[in-house]
Amino acid sequence: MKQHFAPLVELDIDFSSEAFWTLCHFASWSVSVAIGAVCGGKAKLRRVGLLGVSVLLFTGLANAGTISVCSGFDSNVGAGLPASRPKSTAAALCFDAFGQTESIIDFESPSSYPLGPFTTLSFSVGSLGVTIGTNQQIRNTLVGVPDTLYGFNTTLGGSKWLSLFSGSITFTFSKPITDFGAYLSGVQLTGETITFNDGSPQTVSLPNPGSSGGIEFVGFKDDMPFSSVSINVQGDIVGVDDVRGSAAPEVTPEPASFPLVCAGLVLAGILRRRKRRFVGAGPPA
Ligand SMILES: [Ca+2]
Repeated sequence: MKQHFAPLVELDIDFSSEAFWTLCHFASWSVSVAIGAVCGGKAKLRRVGLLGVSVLLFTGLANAGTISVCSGFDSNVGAGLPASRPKSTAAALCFDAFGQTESIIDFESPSSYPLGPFTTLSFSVGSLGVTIGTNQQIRNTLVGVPDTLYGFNTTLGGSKWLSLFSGSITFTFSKPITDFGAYLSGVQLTGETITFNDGSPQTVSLPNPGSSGGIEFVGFKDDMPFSSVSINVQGDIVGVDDVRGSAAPEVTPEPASFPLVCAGLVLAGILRRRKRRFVGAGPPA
């Protein structure tokens, strides 16, 4: 039995880009309502502003995405060919069938993934820039035996993996992604998780193969993008390998146009108010 460690408590606040732009929208509406009130406080203008605030609040509340999970584990199975871990391999194929363009982190390239401990590690894979941290290590030798308890490489023809010595590791991506998956070896405790924020805090549980450990694949797809993912294995020693994720499709940002619409509404209100004043004054004597 491997040694367990006291749990660590970490606070991870992730301001995703979606949440950021929702906040910008809310600020834009607030400014437009305030200007409208200063310029005469017309009831119709106030109603437009309040409607906008209501819609944006609803958007914020409905921000959490729909998540599809592929996971499978093989108890007491150590390093070997993909066929030796059929349930884990099937889960990886399930994930790959999401059909997106994956970038895979296999921890094999010597220049990108130096062996040994690191505080943070930054590299590029496919179209994604990735930073991982904190205070874990890249290994090509076992922490202990049997490997089913301590983790191992899963890359075909490879030898290296990310070794988590209790605690958490966070993957931060240069672009928002919509799916994330990885092989995890040596899991033997209940309560280990993958956490991320797609506008709301989300948790995907890691299945527990049991006291003999083994290998598992856990991956998920979300219809809302997210930019960082944490793997949390408090009290356990776990190998992470063949991590994969897909960049979210490019979208045209809308924040720049939104304040212009608000400004247009305010200007229309001001012009209508001036027109009514002129009509109310009647013809010159
Ligand atoms: Ca590897």
